[in-house]
Amino acid sequence: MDLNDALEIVRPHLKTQRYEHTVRVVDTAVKLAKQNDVDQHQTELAAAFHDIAKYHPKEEMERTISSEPKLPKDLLEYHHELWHGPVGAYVIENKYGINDEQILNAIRYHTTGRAHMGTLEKVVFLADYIEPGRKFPGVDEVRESAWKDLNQGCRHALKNTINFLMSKKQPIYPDTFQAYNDLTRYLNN
Ligand code: DGI
Ligand code: FE
Ligand code: FE
Repeated sequence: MDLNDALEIVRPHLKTQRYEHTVRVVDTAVKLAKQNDVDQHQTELAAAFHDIAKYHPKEEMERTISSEPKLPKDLLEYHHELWHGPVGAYVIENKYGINDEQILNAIRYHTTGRAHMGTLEKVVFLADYIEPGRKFPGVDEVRESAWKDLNQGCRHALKNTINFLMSKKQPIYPDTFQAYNDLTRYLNN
C-alpha cells in the first residue's frame, strides 16, 4: 500500500476539512521524519490514517471499545475525543490489514501520547499538533521547538494540551501525563 492508496481509503471517512488536515499532517510528518531518521513509507501511512475514526459514530466506537479485549476500557470514562486513535488503529488493523505495530501505535497514541513513545509515534503526534492549519495559542513556539528537537517539541505540545485541559476543568487521560513525565525526565538528564 502506498500513500495514495491510504489517502483514497481514508477520504470517505472524513469531512473535507479533516481530509485537508490529514494531507497537511502527512506533509509535516514526512519533514519531521526526514530530520529524525524515521522511515518515510511508515510515516506516510500512519499520518494518512491517523484520524480515520474521527467521525465514526460515538455509539459504534463505544461498542468497539467495550467488546474488543485489546482496547483499554478506561477510555470510556474520558472524553470521546480520545477514542478515535485507539479505535482507528483497530479499524486499520482489522479492516485494512495493516499489521505494522509501529504504524498502529502511531495512530493509537496520536491524541494522548504515552510514556516511551517510539520515534514514529512522536513524529505523528507532533505533526498533528503543528501542521500549518493549526491555530492553537502558543503553536508557533511549539513549531520552533519541534524543528530544533523532536522530544522538546513533543513535551511542549503535551504541556500546552495539559494546561489547556486544566484551564477548561477537563480530566486528563493518564497516558498524557505519563508522556509528559517521561519526556521531562529524559530531557532533564
Ligand atoms: O483529531 P485532531 O483534532 O486532529 O487532534 P487530536 O487527536 O490531538 O485531538 C483531540 C483533542 O482531544 C485535543 O484537541 C484535546 C482533546 N483532549 C481531551 N482530553 C484529552 C485530550 N488530549 C489529550 N492529549 N489528552 C487528554 O486527556
Ligand atoms: Fe486525531
Ligand atoms: Fe489529526
